[in-house]
Amino acid sequence: MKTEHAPTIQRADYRPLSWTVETVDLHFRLEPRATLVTNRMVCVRNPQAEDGPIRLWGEALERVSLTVNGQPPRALRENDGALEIDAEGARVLVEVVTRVDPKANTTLSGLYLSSGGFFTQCEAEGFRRITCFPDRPDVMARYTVTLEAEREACPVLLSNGNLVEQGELPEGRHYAKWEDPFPKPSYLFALVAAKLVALERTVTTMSGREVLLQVWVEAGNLDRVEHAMDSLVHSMRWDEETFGLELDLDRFMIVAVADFNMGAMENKGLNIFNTRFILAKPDTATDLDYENVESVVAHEYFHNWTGNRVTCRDWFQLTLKEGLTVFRDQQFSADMLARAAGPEGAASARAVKRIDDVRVLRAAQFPEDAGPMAHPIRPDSYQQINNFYTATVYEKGAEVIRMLHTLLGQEGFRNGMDLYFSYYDGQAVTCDDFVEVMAEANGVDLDQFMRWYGQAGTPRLKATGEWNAAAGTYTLTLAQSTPATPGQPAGLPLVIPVAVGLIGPDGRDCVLRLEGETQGVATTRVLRLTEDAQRFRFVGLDAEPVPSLLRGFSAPVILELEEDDPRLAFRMAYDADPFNRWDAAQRYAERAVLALAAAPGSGLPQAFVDAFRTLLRDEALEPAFRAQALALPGEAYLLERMMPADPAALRAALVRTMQALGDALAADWLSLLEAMQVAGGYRYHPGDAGRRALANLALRYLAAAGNAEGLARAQSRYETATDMTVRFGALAALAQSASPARETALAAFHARYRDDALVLDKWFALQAGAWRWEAPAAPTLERVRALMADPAFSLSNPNKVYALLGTFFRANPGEFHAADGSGHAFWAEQVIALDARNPQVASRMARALENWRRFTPALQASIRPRLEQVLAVEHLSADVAEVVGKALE
Ligand code: B3K
Ligand code: ZN
Repeated sequence: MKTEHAPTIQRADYRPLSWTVETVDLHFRLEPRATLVTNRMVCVRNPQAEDGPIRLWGEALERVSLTVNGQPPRALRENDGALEIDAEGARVLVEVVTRVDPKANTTLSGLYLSSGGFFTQCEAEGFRRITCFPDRPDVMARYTVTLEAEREACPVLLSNGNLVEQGELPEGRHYAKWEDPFPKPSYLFALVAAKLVALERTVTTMSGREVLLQVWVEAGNLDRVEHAMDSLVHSMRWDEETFGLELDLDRFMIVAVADFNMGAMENKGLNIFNTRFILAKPDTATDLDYENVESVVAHEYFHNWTGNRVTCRDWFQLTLKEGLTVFRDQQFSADMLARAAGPEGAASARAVKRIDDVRVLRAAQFPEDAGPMAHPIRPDSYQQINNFYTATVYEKGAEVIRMLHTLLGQEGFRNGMDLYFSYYDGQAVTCDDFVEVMAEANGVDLDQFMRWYGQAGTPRLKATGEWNAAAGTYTLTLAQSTPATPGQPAGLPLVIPVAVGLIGPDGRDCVLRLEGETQGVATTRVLRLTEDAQRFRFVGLDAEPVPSLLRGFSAPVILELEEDDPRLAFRMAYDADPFNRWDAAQRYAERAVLALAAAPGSGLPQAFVDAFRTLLRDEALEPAFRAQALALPGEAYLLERMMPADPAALRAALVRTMQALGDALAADWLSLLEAMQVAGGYRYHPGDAGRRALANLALRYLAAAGNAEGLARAQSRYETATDMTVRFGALAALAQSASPARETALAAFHARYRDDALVLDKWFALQAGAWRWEAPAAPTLERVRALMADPAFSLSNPNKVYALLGTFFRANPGEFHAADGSGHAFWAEQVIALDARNPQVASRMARALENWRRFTPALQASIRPRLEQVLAVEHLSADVAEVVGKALE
């Protein structure tokens, strides 16, 4: 077995560079097969660093020439993957000319082509694929960029900052010159040269400056950008109102591109987006798409301050910008939802958003934290940095920021943010710097809190309660432990904010008074757990309360609290905290499904069905909330809760649960379909979206149960739908059923949208994620293989790969882990094929098997040789090698 394909980089090895860069003057002569890049940079000695050579990184480049102050360099060496140049004095002009081949660049990192246009992606280390450069985030320089291209093919020439000059050139070519007034790290550099059109808007910022906003897309998509533009304007306003942060440029551009490895990129003043997170119109985008566009536009916009103005010193600090920015976009979305819901529905609307975020955390981050890739939100080492844009760095990172927000309060948090910008604007800093300003601004000690940055693994929070009837006291004992993870021993105690409520027998929250206090304070209070175990005694109670712990999911931990079925049903009906009410339903459902998986002959407990029905019928609850509470826990999360994980048994249990709930509550689901009708044409509004979500869920249960009336309704909704949410909801219900109407509907959908790449992604994903509802049905893998031959499918387009292969590997464990090992063989075949083109995409697919040791022995025996097969591939990328190597360690 091969060992390391790439050296491991250690956080502790960080050293400032001896030379940094002050200004960069780039000239691009853009040609698809041979783009000439001339880079003139003023390099300066770094007074904070030891003496040494200028160091430049380059990758997949043809170096045409290199001079220092116009002369060939005195000494030029290659060392550790970098060029080293000995230079004298304090400041030199280095000129490097390189040639790159955008057309051959299938990695989509660096400069590449998409639909005939030129695009770049530089984070984390793509800039070195364009020119030789000290390509690290702690090198912040001022950029001037001149683009030169054929006018016909690339009428639009964009780069960061302000347009300062443009004009014609001989032979049908033209040029544009851009200047970015703000120093920035190379990962934020971007250029676009393509045939595009823009939706434009001018807005006035809080200080009264007029700024130009543009969203650039291909001409045929101009009718789908309004929502992205609105989202941008809302984000700008929100950041002004919430954090006093204003757009700092005269022009802010967003460009959509169809071939993109991830969601979007926050390049200074020139965000580049996957089309998936920009384009939306009622006929092609669902409510969820609208929601995602809004949140990704906001996320990238918020990076302008948290990420761009203040950036990361090194890539280990990634969560400094990502955790903070995810937290900011989560808050933004919650505020937008609450505003649309009005004062009455605001709390429920916020809870719905929180539930969405926690679902993602539990489904993606918890398994990561329990597997071979487990790492703290600030990792200590990596082989390939692109593998660390993870749920841990992003989502758990956001939870850590949220805990600071909870502990310090909105105002304290804001004060910390203000201080952060006052100290570090224009600099590249560390997570310690951030936490220290939060401490300083609030006069608190956050040393112990800092452990969240260094310890991997999901902490367990064990809670026990003791009722003393004679004294009227309830004693809550909270204990914490963090499991050992690869390379780390069990963790030390963390600072865990635990939001607590106590529910009285009448279902009402008690006013909380802790021992030693003269009067009760509130019905929800945040306890601080800082020791291994602590006791909190509540006094003045009339009757034994039911504890509601970790309200609002106040910390990213696994709560272990013994609750019997009646107690879960009680909290499902009465918990005043909507998040916990949902969580009680999830816990109850988890218990029911896992019991069914363990004892396939059994049935769903009637008490569970009754509790479920009570929620379903509770019209006081917002539809969006009910849709959340009535949806079963995600399959990935349930697998994580099963030991050993047995995907086939779990799938069988889920099928039976869906069928049983569909059957037992058929009349209720059918009447919900009526009640949840939305009148009028489509508008993206959370209230309407909630009604559509609940109706679509009802259809899912009915279709799963093979309910004839439900299936007929799905078919008629499909046929009469005037928006994608309803149409796709009906299609999904039919596709997830044994109904013969399923194939007709899938074919009709394909015929209608055959030329629409983004809609076809939904069509691919739906089929890749399909369960088997009748005994002799063909395995989903056969369908996936057939779909790979569809003309619309392409291994070169990440969206297609994620839709078809990603859905099958990650969202369809019941089929992927077929007992005959066919899915595992297919996985190896595809990971190897993808790795030769695009290691980042391949690595994401590779991660689908990393938690293989949790599976049954038979599955482990099927998976191991496939992992070994991939690791044995010659020239395997460092990306995939790291993932598979760690899985096998
Ligand atoms: N910062 C980018 C992610 C870059 C991923 C590089 N492999 C998008 C974001 O988080 O906003
Ligand atoms: Zn980000």
